[in-house]
Amino acid sequence: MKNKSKYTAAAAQLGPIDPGDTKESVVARMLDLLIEAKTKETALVVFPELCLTTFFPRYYITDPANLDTYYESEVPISLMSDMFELVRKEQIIISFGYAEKDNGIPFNTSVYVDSSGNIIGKYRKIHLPGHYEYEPERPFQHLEKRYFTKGNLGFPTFDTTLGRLGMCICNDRRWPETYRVLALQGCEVVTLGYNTPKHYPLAPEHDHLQEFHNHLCMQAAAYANGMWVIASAKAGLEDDCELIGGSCIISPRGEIVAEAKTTMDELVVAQVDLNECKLIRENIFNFNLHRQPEEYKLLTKIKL
Ligand code: CDV
Repeated sequence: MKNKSKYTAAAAQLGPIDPGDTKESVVARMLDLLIEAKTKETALVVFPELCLTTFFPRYYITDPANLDTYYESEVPISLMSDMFELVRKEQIIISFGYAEKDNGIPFNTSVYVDSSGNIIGKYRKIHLPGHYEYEPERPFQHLEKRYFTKGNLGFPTFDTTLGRLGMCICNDRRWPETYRVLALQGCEVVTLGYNTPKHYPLAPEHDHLQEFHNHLCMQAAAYANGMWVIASAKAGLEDDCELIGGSCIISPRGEIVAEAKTTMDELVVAQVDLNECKLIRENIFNFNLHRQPEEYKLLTKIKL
């Protein structure tokens, strides 16, 4: 199939998913967004982090059988067969996040499914925020450190018909190293999903800045690495926990070119032009000409 350097891309934001919602009902909502994406001739559609269920790390779950219901041992192809069929028929690439259990090891994972219906890329979240143990003083938990293992796939990139793509997941987006490692491999488009509570119990004085910080880190990274960033939120009031929206598409100039207007299911669409990456990478951030890695050794020192 022909490679495209200009195409329509979308962040497929999801509104809240209640703990009682079935995976089937969520996939039906995702399919609706994909059908809308098709009518807009969208080639790349990005769904949020852990998008098949409610954001379960907010709960301290002690019953292993109950906890297990949130994980998939493999990509849930039969559950998502209508979506995969559409992806095949319409030559779309999608990414989505889910809780994976690989031989008993739990990961917070995202995949790409391409127009052949194959899984062409996988990433497992590296920066896992939160805590291991129940903390009663919090209004809700953030037990990602308890429920997931640090990703073991590094930050891979994937050559596709839509350019060289790379993934990260939620908290990864706040770390400049994430994007730089992807950019050094020639990544042109970073796709990511997130679940970000408006209230951060450890520093509530930052709550009013949550939306700002969300865009700040991604815009800075898009510009400093000459990459497109497509970011998709799970948003809205999820079981009394308010999640920010702000799903967006950011150009390599660091500009937000499309942004969600709601905190509900919403398709955020923009034209992506991969040639814009070059404008930055061949000029102000020409890595070969201007980067000075010998001065950055501290960055990879394990202990300071
Ligand atoms: N899902 C996440 O990784 N959420 C974090 C919150 C806990 C700060 C985030 O960075 O948005």
